Amino acid sequence: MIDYQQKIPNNVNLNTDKSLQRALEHWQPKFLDWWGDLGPVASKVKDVYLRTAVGVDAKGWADYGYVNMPDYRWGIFLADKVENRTIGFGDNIGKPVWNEVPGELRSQLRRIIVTQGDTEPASVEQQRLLSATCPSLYDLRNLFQVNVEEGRHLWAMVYLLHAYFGRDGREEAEELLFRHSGDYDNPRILETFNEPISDWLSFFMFTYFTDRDGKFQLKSLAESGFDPLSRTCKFMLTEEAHHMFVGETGIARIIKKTLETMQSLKTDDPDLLNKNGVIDLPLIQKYLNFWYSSSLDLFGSESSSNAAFSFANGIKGRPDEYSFEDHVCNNTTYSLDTPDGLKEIEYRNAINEITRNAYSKDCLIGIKRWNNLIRKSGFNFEFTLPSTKFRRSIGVWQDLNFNPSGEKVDSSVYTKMMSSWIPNENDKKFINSLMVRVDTPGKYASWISSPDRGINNQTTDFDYIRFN
Ligand code: BYC
Ligand code: FE
Ligand code: FE
Repeated sequence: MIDYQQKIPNNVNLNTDKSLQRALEHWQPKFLDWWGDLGPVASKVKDVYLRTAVGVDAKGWADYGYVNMPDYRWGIFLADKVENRTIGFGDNIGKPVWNEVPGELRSQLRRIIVTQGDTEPASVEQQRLLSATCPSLYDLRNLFQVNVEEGRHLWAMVYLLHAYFGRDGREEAEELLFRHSGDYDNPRILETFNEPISDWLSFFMFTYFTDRDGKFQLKSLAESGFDPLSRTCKFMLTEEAHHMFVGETGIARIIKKTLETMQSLKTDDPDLLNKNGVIDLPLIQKYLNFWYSSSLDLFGSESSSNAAFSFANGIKGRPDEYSFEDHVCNNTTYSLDTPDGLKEIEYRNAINEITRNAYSKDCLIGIKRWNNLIRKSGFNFEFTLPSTKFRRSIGVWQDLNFNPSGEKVDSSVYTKMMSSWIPNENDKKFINSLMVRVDTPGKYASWISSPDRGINNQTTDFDYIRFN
């Protein structure tokens, strides 16, 4: 059980390392200031029904209860140490894992931890204003749950920086609060985390598609030979599942409401549906196109010497490394699809692409479920993932004019058609017009149905939030 009476709740024996404890206690008020300035707007919120980590074992690691948001306690929790763990891939396979950072891997490890850490507060900043337009108390509660956990994920990376990277680690920890999503001079590192999330459809797409990048990156980092990184990512993964649940069910509930309206009005005419306060299916597809294509860039270039270095040295593996036969992958090649045709590249250089492919496959699960809802209601529409060549800004397909079906088109066609592939100004205006705050227990906005069940077996009209 984790002791919440400590200033920084933790399971890393922080009290046995006074200088580390002091350094983190020095960072803590800066974090709280950042949360106050750029965390969720929750002015009249008194209590939120939240899940809090009380242990790190798979069974019963969390406790539910009302938390007064300003009193929320962020802590440092690592999954239990696996005794005699060895490195599972690359040139160092079979050697004992490291409990300190090997000097020659220091800068690459720090770079990866900083990049991971940067995304966590970025997402909180992106979602900052959504509380003003929550479609229900249930959804508002989920937003806060996601936000406090992303805040904790930042703590997880800051702990690693402080504990293992000395002075430059502490400086990087400061920088994590200094860069801001969408800031012209000091933006977040990865582009998706600078995109505004000003409506709840985008929020659900983000938690479905972008938090899922988190799942795959964390899985790859959970394989790391740097044991503290592996252990912290393992625990973060348990929290990540809920974020993607919020996305998948959020989109499903929007689709459900649209289908009900399509049935009662006996139409699939977008204008009519929009007039009746629901989002037509093709418009949902446009938001999907936007967030999926943006999230694909988060895996980096298809052919990457950074990725090869990390794999060779045991820093970062592939998601679910156990599921592969060959864990060394030396002297093997990968057939990479490029604009100039198939190219054989060194397998280790293709790790980003292999991870991206696993991600894309995982994205299909929700698409299938959503399409089942449509099929059952008797309408003829199918959601699809756009081609991985569509709208890419990183890697071999970057800045080329591919349509969502993966066909090359003229640049004039590309520019003209883009407003029919991703949300245009009118679409955003319409979606934003739907974003009206609903904060009565059991009531849901016009464009989304109530969930099938509540959080922690509570009812869907439970008062998940109490106001002053
Ligand atoms: N935007 O060799 P390359 C999450 C940069 S999400 C801008 O192709 P590499 C979460 C790259 O940094 C998970 N720049 O790629 C979700 C490099 O720059 P430098 C986040 C980009 O290094 C929701 C250059 O391009 N975790 O947790 O193999 C809510 C060439 O790089 C982008 C991680 O990402 C981009 N999209 O792989 C909350 C894990 N892509 O260094 C949280 C840690 C690439 O040459 N990060 N670049 O200046 C990594 O493992 C790697 O940095 C990446 C890139 C996989 C991101
Ligand atoms: Fe996270
Ligand atoms: Fe997340």
